[in-house]
Amino acid sequence: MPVVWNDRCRLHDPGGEIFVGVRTAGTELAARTDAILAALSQADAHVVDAEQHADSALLAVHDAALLEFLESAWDDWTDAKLDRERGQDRVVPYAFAHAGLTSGRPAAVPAAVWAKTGYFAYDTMTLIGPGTWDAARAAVDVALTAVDLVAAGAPHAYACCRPPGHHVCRGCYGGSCYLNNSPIAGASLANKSAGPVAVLDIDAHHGNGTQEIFYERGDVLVGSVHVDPGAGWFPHFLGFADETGTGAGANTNKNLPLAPGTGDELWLEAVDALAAWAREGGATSLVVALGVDAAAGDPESPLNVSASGFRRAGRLLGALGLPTVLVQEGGYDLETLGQLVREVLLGIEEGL
Ligand code: SP5
Ligand code: ZN
Repeated sequence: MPVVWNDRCRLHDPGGEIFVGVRTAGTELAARTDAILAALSQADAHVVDAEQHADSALLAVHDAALLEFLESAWDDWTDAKLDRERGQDRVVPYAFAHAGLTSGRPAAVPAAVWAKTGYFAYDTMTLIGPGTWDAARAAVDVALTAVDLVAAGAPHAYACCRPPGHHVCRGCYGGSCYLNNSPIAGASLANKSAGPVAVLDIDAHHGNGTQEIFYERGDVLVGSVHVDPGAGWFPHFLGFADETGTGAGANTNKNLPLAPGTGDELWLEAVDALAAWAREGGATSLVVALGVDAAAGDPESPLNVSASGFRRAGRLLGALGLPTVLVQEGGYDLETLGQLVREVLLGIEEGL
């Protein structure tokens, strides 16, 4: 299957993450996509360079204000001399526009960049550096080029996106993500297809941004299997089984949270349940939000899925027989990540 990539995705260097107030090295590195591409080229991947796409596809999913903030955040930060005079070499929030501050009324966007950060970011772990916007924007082009390939008749296409996206909402970003590639692909496919699009997320963390973007839409089915956020895992506030969609989107959202320590059998049952739900919902195309951080050795999640588990998950999703765009999300064990992605792609092709 075609592997879509763009070198600009390497330009993002978050410079670590701030967890419980402490800056640590972080695991969302350019070495991740290097490892994936190396593993796929050993399997004779056909690598396609991403084509540039217009901003209209981003605006289908994100608020213009978020895009404007992200595009200029680094320049605004350095113009305010926060790097030189405050010793902070990345854009990072300090005060947050918590909904309770305004009793649910909308807050105004503040003018100062050091306050804007806490309007648009919802955590301290998602730092912005000089190359962040270019890389995040390139990742969108990667996802949209994969959509083009599938729209032109390829049965499947893999978008090797970095940075990942599934934690980004319409108007706020976090979870090592800046622009939400999977729903951008999903919304684009929805414009081209007669029936509903399914976006199925097998990253170890709940795809909270994707859920919220489509929560009121009836033409996109969003399913996610992930470690139980109630057991202390990011994104903490979302990803519970009772979040099922609302309005026109009632019953078009499905969360399957799993206990820490869950391995192949229960995880694959959940993947199978998501696939069956998409089939019953009449999905005519599929986006797989492909994180491989549910793997046993991954440093960011306590799930215990094996390499053969990922192969079997690919077969279950491939057996849907739908035009499929796979979008890279998380996965942080540099030793195994490439092989795990390869297992999923092989499984998808076998499933047909
Ligand atoms: C796309 C994706 O997989 N995002 C996951 C973001 C979850 N990050 C949570 C980090 C919480 C603290 N990490 C402690 C460092 C352990 N190595
Ligand atoms: Zn994840």
